[in-house]
Amino acid sequence: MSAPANHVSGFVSIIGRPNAGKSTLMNALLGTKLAIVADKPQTTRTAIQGVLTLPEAQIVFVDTPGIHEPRHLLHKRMLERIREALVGRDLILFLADAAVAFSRKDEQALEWIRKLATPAVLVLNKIDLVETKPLLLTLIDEYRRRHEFAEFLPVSALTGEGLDLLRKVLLARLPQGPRYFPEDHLTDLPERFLAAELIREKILHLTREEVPHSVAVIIDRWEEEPRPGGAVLTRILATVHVERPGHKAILIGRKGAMLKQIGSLARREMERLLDRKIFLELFVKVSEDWRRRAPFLNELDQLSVPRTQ
Ligand SMILES: Nc1nc2c(ncn2[C@@H]2O[C@H](COP(=O)(O)OP(=O)(O)OP(=O)(O)O)[C@@H](O)[C@H]2O)c(=O)[nH]1
Ligand SMILES: [Mg+2]
Repeated sequence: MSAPANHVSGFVSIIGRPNAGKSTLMNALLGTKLAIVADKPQTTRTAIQGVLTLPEAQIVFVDTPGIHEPRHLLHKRMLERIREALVGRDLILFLADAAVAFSRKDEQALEWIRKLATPAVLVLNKIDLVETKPLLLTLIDEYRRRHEFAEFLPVSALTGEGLDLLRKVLLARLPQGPRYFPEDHLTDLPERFLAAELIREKILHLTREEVPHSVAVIIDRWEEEPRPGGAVLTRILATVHVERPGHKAILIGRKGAMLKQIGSLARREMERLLDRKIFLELFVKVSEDWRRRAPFLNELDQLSVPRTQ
């Protein structure tokens, strides 16, 4: 693929504790909302590849699940995705929430990069929430004492503050290399997976406590239907699996109102992301303890198997 001389390219993984803003940051850098975002921990459950193509560079980002203590098989698989995302990378962006004081959990999260030869940049996110500079400096000091970071960058993935500098750092630190993907390539994740994620995101936004964690979405049917004038209508049938009957009742809501709201919000966003008309039908099913069952998790994993080029 043609690219100018001095073109740089490389693989950059974004890791950090849950809710630090990893997915928000990747979306901001890509300029597109690709990864789902929510104010609940453990929103991202797998590796999300996002490719940024610039005239002078191509950066393959991988957004990962938050680093946490595993309590069941789903958690273990999430940690496995982080582990894989640390192999063969050019740079790691280690994200931390700058609005929260340094804790033992941050210390433990650092274990993930301690033995890596790959350079890591500490990105202190959410500086829009930090009131005074000394707080930020204290935090930087905590990290500096524990790991040899290549750079320390305060940013706000939400407001965009500091992102220009982050982009410059990325370009400066990546090696010369080719364009790996065509210019318009955004991700290798299948559309079905992206659609299922959007449904889950709307559920995360509309529910609380255990419900968001109890939800998995499987696409049962995906049919492309040609329409007059060359347009395409995609008919999607998806099942929302929950662990408990009580969760099912919450998701359906009074006279089905909740499920209807989830469906219409998800459909609108699918139409924007996939750029076509969507007809979406949702079902809710109780699949007890699916987070602990390998066959169910295998089926879920199938949904995110990368498309071949
Ligand atoms: N104020 C503020 N909020 C932010 C910023 N970046 C992210 N957030 C919010 O933080 C929450 C978590 O963001 P995510 O991007 O989902 O965080 P994550 O690290 O991907 O979380 P997991 O996937 O659960 O590990 C959301 O409510 C975001 O809107 C920021 O720079 N400032
Ligand atoms: Mg995330």
